[in-house]
Amino acid sequence: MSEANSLINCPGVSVETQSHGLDKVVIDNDLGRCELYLHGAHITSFTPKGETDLLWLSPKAVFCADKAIRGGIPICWPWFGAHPSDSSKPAHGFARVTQWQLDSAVALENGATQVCLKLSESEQSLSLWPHRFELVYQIVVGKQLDIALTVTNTDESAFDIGGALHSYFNIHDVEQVSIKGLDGICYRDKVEGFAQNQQNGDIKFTQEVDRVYIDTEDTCYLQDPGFDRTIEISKSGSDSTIVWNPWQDKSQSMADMSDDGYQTMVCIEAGSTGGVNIAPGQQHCLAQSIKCRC
Ligand code: TA6
Repeated sequence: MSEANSLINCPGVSVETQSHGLDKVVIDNDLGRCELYLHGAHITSFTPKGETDLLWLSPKAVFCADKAIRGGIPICWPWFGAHPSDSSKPAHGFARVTQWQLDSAVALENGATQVCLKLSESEQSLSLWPHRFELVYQIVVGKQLDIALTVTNTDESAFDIGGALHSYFNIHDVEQVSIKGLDGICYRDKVEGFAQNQQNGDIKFTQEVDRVYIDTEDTCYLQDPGFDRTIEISKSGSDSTIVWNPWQDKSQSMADMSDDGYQTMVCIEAGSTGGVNIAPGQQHCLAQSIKCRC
């Protein structure tokens, strides 16, 4: 049992320290089940009752305090990708490799469960990013998963943030799935040196895809005939959608992914890549909802 367990008293919610030393929160109700780690506030599983997990977790994921977990929903914050001016700083920011605090857990009237985690500045975060902030991550587990990351500027001057809810989806076969919802949207293609291009029709996968679709708040539909389901991914407070599949060579080069790992995952991320300026006392909320149409 973890110390955090004594802080919560909500049916269906428990916290246990795993053998690798990280604290796992399990939320289980009549509508769905979710697992997450206080390390990174990292959700690793979401299964609506009667379904197969909607999220993908690498069988080779590493669970330790200084590494991000491969799969689930890493929180990229306060920047997305490489740090804009200092590549020695952690890729995708520090939130996904920092221990968060479990703040509350409540059973809602509709049968869902709401859990909140918090993070604020520390000596370590200030050495990487010199601003005072409060982050609240609200997770509602029901038939669908609703996640909302709200930052408050608790400092005396404005700051810019970026980031993403970097969701990895569990699919039957990458060569059979397609993503609907981004037709006509412009994207920057990381595989092509960030060249700008425009999406024509649904997205299909036959090679590495690493794209930031810009100026879009649209809902995406991940159509998966192998699992006979479509996952609906909607969002708010997000100016971009990132779509990523590393394909074979990159999978082989990643120690925490199996060689064929790319075949059963695809990332569809709610991004905030254009940068958001937040004045003292102001807030910004980046949110994503994940729902199965089975
Ligand atoms: O969101 C896509 C991306 O930025 C890719 O470029 C790829 O590197 C991926 O994230 C994973 O990044 P990570 O730091 O978790 O290895």
